[in-house]
Amino acid sequence: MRKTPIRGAAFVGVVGLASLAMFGAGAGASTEPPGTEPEGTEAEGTEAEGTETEGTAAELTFPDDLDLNLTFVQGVIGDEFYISMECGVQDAAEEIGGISLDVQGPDAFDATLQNPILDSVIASAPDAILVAPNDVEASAEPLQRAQDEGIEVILVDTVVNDESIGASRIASDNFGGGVAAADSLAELIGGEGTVMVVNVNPGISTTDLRQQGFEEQIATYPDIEYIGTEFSNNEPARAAEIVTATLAAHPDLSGIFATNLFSAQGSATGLVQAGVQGDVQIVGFDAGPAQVEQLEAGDVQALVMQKPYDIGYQGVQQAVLAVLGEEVTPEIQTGFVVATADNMDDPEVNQWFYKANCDE
Ligand code: T6T
Repeated sequence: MRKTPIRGAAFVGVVGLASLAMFGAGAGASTEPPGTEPEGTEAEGTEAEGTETEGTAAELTFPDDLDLNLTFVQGVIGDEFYISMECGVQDAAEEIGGISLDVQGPDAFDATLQNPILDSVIASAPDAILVAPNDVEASAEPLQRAQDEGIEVILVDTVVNDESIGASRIASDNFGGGVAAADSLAELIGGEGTVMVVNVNPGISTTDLRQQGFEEQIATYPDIEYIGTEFSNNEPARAAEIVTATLAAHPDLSGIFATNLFSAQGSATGLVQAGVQGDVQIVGFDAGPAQVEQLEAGDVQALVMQKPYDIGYQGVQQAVLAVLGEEVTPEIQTGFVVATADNMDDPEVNQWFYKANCDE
């Protein structure tokens, strides 16, 4: 029998903003790495029901004689979020042993590109598919078909609306992340001003939830005007254009919440192009290498970092359990860490920066 640990899955809030108190409330357990708490922060929260969290770490036991095929279908290739997830997938597969792993993904975050990949993966009849579906509706049919054909489907990061799909769903608390982003941005702009969201595309479960969380929370600030959301199509250049055009129409723009890696990276570039970096505050989701550079340069003020490695690692564990007919955990929520210029040199924080390849 082989054992692999269930990795931590709690909110870990480390941010130089007093709003951290809100971060994770009602959404996930909060823990703080010892000795890393900047002044004026706290991270108490309540644990979400039915989720694995830090503190419940346990070891799973797997047979020595496994022989199974697992395919990981990324949301999009070349995205350091999914690359980091792949590192977790690879490590778990290696540690459990007896798993033949295949990794694929579309060139863009687009169900019309991802579905044909799913079709060919299904035709190859793996024992399990780990997948970040591109669209809450359009991705459902092939995944339902996979399940009907006896393939175990584990949803990692994004989900589909049909709750019968996915033996296990493993993701960040995306709504809670949007709430936290709203509080952070509100604090950065001193509780007043004009803010916008730069999102990816409608129909992506994760980023839809981040937008919703942000919208609900920002509405609680009476002196902040929310002028709405624009969609980048996951293209940094489009995000930059959105920002420069918005600045032309709203020269008083004071803050931006950008809901994922490419939207955030492009939004920050847009501010630099307009020469207002540091004047307009940005809270971005994710922490790819270029985003980390922007944080260091002061072009971005806070990054809500997810734990893609953990999502991938636990995804493999759940996939194997499902294939073996063992009890799976239907929903697992992984945590966040918020990086700022003040805490980014702390190893408890920068260990969560995303990887451009697994050898780093
Ligand atoms: O933010 C992640 C992921 O969680 C989301 O579903 C899609 O965008 C990313 O991959 C970042 O680019």
